[in-house]
Amino acid sequence: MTEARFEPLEFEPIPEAEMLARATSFERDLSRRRSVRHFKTDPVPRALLESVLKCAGHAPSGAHQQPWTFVVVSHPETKRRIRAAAEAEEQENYGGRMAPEWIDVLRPLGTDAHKPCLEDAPALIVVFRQAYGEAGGKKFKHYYTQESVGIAVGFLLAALHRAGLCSLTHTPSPMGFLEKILERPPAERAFVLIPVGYPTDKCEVPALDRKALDEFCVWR
Ligand code: IYR
Repeated sequence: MTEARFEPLEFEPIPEAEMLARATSFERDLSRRRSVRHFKTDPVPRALLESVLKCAGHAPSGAHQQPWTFVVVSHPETKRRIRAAAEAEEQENYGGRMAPEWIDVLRPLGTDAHKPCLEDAPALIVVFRQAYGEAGGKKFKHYYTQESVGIAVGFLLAALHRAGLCSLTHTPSPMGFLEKILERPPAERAFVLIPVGYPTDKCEVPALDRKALDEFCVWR
């Protein structure tokens, strides 16, 4: 068993005006983050990807187990295989596996079974959730993996945007093919597939509104 070990918190107080300036500036920046489905093929510098992935790795996690693996796919043949498998699943989804109500709520997004972004985007970050850990040949439970990986992905999406990159959270369902194509160990379950890169020059996104604060926040 690992004993508790503590160290002083590194915390620098910030003047209140500066706190507000930072918070509003971050909010203004995030307000411009959009899910992008049309990518240029231009490559993304490896150092940039490493930096945003480190941001994801700073996320809190259940029992600090960090139950995530990020697989960065840039090899064209691997992207081609992922696209083919994802489109095969999406043909089923759009062809009747998704209930009509589901198809209805997707209509404003203009999505269909074609996923060229899976080949065009220079990098696909495939996030895996480690359902359990292994040490000394023994399996041990991981706690709150869905929540932990979801938080890490949130950090990643914000970091990608902050770095000037576009991304899409894509969940071709079911995602088992990603575990096979990327040869992941049995503990790993595909969580989300994130194409990353630069938008095409004529890239359009759906014209959508976001809820105002008073529509999603309650004060007591
Ligand atoms: N996986 C499909 C359908 C889809 C589902 C949701 I929920 C979305 O927010 C968007 C699409 C697809 O990627 O097209």
